[in-house]
Amino acid sequence: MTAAPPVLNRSLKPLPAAPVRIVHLGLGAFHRSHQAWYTQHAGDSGEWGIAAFTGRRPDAAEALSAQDCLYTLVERSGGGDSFEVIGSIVEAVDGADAGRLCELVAAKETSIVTLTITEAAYGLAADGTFDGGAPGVADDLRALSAAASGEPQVAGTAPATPLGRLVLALASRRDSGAGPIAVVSCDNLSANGEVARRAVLGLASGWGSELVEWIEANVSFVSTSVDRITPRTTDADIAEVAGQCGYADSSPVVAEPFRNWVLSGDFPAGRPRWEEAGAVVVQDIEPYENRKLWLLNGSHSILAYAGQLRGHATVADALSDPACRKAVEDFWDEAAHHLQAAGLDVPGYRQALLERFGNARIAHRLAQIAADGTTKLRMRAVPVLTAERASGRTGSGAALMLAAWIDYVAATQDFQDPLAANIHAANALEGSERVQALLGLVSADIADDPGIVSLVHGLCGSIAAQSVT
Ligand code: CS2
Repeated sequence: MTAAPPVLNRSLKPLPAAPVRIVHLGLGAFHRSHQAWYTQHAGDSGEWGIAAFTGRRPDAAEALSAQDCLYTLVERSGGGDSFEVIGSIVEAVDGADAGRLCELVAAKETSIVTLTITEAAYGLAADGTFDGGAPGVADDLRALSAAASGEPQVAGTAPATPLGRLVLALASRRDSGAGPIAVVSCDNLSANGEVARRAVLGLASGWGSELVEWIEANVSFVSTSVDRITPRTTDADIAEVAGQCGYADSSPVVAEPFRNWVLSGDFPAGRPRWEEAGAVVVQDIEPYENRKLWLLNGSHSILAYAGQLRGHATVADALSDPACRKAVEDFWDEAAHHLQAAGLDVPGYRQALLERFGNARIAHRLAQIAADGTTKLRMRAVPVLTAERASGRTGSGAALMLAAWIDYVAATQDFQDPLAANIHAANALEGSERVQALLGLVSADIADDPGIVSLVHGLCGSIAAQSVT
């Protein structure tokens, strides 16, 4: 009988634990393959430790803490895997622990709060504005108002959304006098810094105008475009790490070799030298954001909906289906009309995407990408559709992404979406009324345009019907 391998920890892999200067909300695989990797590889990594709070999976904190917050990054290329232990996260905390969050954000040493809380967590209405009535937000506004008036916090009445908790913590920072701080959104939203600012200020209004003013004067909202394909970890990945590395790691993370991080904005209390790890700091982030959100994430959504309707399970499978591949290329042609800024190299970017998506060793599941369609499509399909129509073209490539989603939510009962109840209600309608109601959950503007409703309606059913060649 062979002895069980030792558990990964800092005595086994003696990586120093840097002091906490970054607080992260949304401890998931993507944070661990991306921002934590960049922080580990920054020029001054020894000065920057991350305290990461869980989002949707509170058990992730316990699992990571049990191994001193170390984990293995499995870099999976078409040719094989390589392994690296990441140690930049030094504390992993249950997201519900608002006390610890307040303490850390109020500390002078903390300079940055990064966010990977998912697109849907910013509580955006279909017109992109902050929605005080969004799920969880109204409760948090009440909880923040109670906290501001010094009412004792009763269990179940504390803010429960990540941004509600962040507002509570920013109030602690104001009280501690620790000074300005940067909030860095790493979610796939256009103008994510501005969106985070709007959402945080909207929630802070629950607390009161003094906090709103303090945030306006002291919090810098940085925009970023983030990229690294990171499928969900499987049991086979865990077993592979044990076999190849000789230690037990309950929480490895698998990612493609490619990574990219573009940032724009101020860091009033400093930041790691991420550029030494390859991050790029720019004045105008919009062209980079659009390139990534439309070409990568947009085609991901086409593959997620069209691909599953056509019986595929992963990105690589779907891309090898000529009907899906054509849908992707048609959409890319449309998006390219609106990606004209110098240096974007759209042909090279497209070619690289075909190679990245075609990496069949990365089993990136379409069901994972299909989640939260209403929010994602607002960023991925709508801007290209409206820009194409404003240029006198139909925008049928972008419209097909919407039609595939509409078909998908009819064919699948257990999709995940913050507006799932509204989707089910709309699904009960018929014909173009149904199409219009569903489009309205993505964007009021497109639902109000009869030409778009009829275009999308006409495309419904088309992708699944194409013969498999
Ligand atoms: C994907 C992204 O799940 C999704 O919606 O499109 O997570 C995508 O894999 C990343 O943005 C890649 O950087």
